[in-house]
Amino acid sequence: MEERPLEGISPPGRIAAAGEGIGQDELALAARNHGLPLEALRYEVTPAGLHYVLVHYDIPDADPDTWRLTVRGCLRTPLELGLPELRALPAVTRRVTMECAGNGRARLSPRPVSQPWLVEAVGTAEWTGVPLHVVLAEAGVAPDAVEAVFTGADHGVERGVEQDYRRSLPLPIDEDEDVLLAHTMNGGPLPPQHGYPLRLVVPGWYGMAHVKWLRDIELVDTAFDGFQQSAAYRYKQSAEESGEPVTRIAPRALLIPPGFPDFMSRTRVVDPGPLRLAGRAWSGHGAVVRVELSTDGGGGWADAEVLPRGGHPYAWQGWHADWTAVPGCHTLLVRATDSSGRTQPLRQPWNRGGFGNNLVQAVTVVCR
Ligand SMILES: Nc1nc2c(c(=O)[nH]1)N[C@H]1C(S)=C(S)[C@@H](COP(=O)(O)O)O[C@H]1N2
Ligand SMILES: [Mo]
Repeated sequence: MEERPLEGISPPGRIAAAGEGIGQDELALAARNHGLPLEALRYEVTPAGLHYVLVHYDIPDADPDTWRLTVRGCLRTPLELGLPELRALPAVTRRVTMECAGNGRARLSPRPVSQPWLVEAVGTAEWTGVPLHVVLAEAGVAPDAVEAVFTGADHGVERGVEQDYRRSLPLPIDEDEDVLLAHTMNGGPLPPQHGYPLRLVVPGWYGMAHVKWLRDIELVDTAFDGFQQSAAYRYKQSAEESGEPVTRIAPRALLIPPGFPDFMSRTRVVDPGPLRLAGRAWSGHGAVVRVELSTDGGGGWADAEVLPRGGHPYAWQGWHADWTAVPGCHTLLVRATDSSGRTQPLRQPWNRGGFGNNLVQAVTVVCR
């Protein structure tokens, strides 16, 4: 369906007042949309149930027997593919780190009122599916097509606009970008919350591009200006400006929490002595080439050892560093830099949607 106004029930975008706590509406989102428990950073491939989840509306009811992917618009041969046909096409598997563009939003001040992520909206899965370029080649993209628009089966209202979840990507989409129509996650069918039975996977891009419950691909000859493209997911300072689109993932490193946690504060407790600190780091702009660690709140920094990407160019990389803990309270900071020269800020620039935050992580550790 076309997007249309639905007024009266759907609050506008809002910035929290100075000192305003997380409200019931944000709590309701946070309870639906879970993050990666940070200790699960220990797994190179995130078990599906521990991968972060973000669902704007409801998880739709999907019947595998009647599911169809339609491919239409500016092309030679419109297609309609059922799941058996999609599964019969040659598939590839790619290990992909996915991160929500809103990760880190709750640490902004003032805070954009939305899903209040701290740092945990990330996960890495092995996605298996049909390369998008294979399906597009079969359909025969017309020369006047400029974008592909991907529509999910979920439906809702957001800031007064009733809509299907819909996002576009610019054409051409080359084979080497490894965009997938994924029907399998970590070797099994997609779990309902991750897009069963079919989702788009766009390696290197923030989560919003990876359209779940994918039911339609339309090739269009003018740039798509739907809600999720032109109203949401823009870097902007004010509600009025159009801003810049959110696309690829900025670099970030996270620490596997050392020792054991306090239940409420999540402060870590460790014993004195030598300790190996380890974690993961990733970027959608190239390989992570450097991870630095500060054990004194940013006074001094030392290089950690960063493991190479190996055969997985879209997945996070492991890193580790040795530290000798001495009694007292310590603030550990980690900072990633990628091959494009992008790095993580010590003070986060602000934007109205709270997108693309990659402020360095600070972990409080008490050595007893
Ligand atoms: N159809 C549809 N696709 C969607 C969404 C959605 O709400 N509906 N959320 C997007 C957002 S904002 C993110 S961060 C990722 C989350 O994917 P995951 O839940 O599998 O981690 O899915 C994206 N794809
Ligand atoms: Mo997201």
